Amino acid sequence: MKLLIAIIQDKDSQALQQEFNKSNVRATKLSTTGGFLKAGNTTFMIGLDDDRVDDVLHLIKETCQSRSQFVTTPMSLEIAMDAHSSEPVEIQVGGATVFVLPTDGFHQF
Ligand code: 2BA
Repeated sequence: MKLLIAIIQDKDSQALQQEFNKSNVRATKLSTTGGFLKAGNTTFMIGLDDDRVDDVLHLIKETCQSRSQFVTTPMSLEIAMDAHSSEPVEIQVGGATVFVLPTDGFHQF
């Protein structure tokens, strides 16, 4: 058994939840915050059998889009880069960041 932890953009969370429901994938949705942008994102915890992992990864890949976003350079990065302006910088926020964890047990009481 595996536990997938998938961090995705809020904009894709409803569509992904619908895809999970259609495919009978059980998931728990958490409201999370990205450490870099300090903006809301969504994290799904998905427990599933090993033989379903690839299918669910495919579902996530097909449903979640990468988008570019303009951000003002954080002060810490400006200092690190020796930059002196707060010009907006374009960054690419990925469609999904997914961790696949081995799971020793699954219990429901
Ligand atoms: P954030 O931490 O808010 O990061 C949003 C986007 O900002 C990242 O997109 C990346 O394009 C950029 N970014 C992040 N850290 C950066 C840095 N030190 N320097 C320059 N640019 C940086 P993604 O890489 O697609 O990540 C999307 C979200 O996935 C992240 O939101 C975070 O919540 C999560 N994430 C990404 N990698 C992670 C990891 N290794 N561990 C835990 N969470 C992760």
